Amino acid sequence: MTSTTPGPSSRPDLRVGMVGYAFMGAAHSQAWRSAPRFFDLPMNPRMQVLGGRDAARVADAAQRLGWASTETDWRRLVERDDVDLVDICTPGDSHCEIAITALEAGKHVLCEKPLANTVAEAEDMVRAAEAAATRGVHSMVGFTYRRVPAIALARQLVAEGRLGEIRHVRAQYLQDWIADPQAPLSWRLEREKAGSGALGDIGAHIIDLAQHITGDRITEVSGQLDTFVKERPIAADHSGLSGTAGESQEMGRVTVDDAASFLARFTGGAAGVFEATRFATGRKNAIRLELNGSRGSLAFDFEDMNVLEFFDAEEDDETAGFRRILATEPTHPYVGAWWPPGHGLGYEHGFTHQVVDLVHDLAGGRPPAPSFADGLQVQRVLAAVETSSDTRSWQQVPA
Ligand code: SOE
Repeated sequence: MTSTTPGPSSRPDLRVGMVGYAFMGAAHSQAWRSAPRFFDLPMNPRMQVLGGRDAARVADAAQRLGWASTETDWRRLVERDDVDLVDICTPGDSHCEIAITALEAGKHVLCEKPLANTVAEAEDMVRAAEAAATRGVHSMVGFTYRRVPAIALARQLVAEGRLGEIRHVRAQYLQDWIADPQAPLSWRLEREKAGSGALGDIGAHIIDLAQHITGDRITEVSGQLDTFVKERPIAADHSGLSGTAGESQEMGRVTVDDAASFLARFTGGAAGVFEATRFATGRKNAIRLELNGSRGSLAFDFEDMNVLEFFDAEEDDETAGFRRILATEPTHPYVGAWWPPGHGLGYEHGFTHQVVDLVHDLAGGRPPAPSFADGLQVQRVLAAVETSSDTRSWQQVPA
């Protein structure tokens, strides 16, 4: 059998430098590693260099995660001639500076969400991204959940008109990892580092998903932010999701929201209800989406992430009902590259699919999605929710 696909050796390399190696760094590392092993990619990702401030820890992480070398200064990583793409997995306070420096140095950028800590930073990043794109240098923000097969299928069904006119969007992101008041003050609870709390960390995901699936934009919001636990033990280890307080008795102030909820209106006329919290005891990573349209409904819960529920309102009343679509068939988005039908995928696969799409777009010279402009738009929704909560009023989201 002859093949028109060039073999791995004739494909160009895509040499990646990644900054940050905690939870997101580990997730991105596995994606760079596994994407070319399961998907036929037009470029060969090379895990060239890992950046982190602590020499011993970054060396250990590089060895564990599969990176060929290390740098302790991200500026040196960005400047290296053997780096084509910079993958930013640091807290939000450094996204803007690293991304703009990399784009100006002619490096493609993949940046973790939320794009930045403020709208102003996100605007600067979009300007840099648009200037770089004229030179063939591209950027993407990591709203990874778009690439979960059941979610990609949901978007496909909506685009095909299977739901008709969308009337309701219900979106929740429920976690409980800081419900214990003794859970330490990790960087995700500090405004200077994270920008906001549940709102930006997980609310950003459901804002992106709701807009991505419906194809509509949020135009207006009315929000409420709450901080239930105002002081926490200072974390000895800051790097992981929850960190450890160790022996520390010292307390620090929580400067972000613990929970965010808001009403929203969409360009297409749908009414939205959003909730993002880290205090939903018993809910670990429950991204719950439900869309109701004139022709049917869809429902998804990440805690059962291989399933998409679909209700077709045009079926006979006698037999109509929500049915569970197992999004594990080779015909479903991304699934064909993995296991035999029904064997299911996990959290990490969304990151792999993100790399796959990014590499295809870069090889084809196409701008990847979600773009920095998409990230900015989400940032504007986050800012509008904060202002709305502060002023107790509805707020417009600038287009
Ligand atoms: C923590 O809430 C977190 O790790 C988020 O930062 C990620 O974006 C999400 O995928 C899982 O939860």
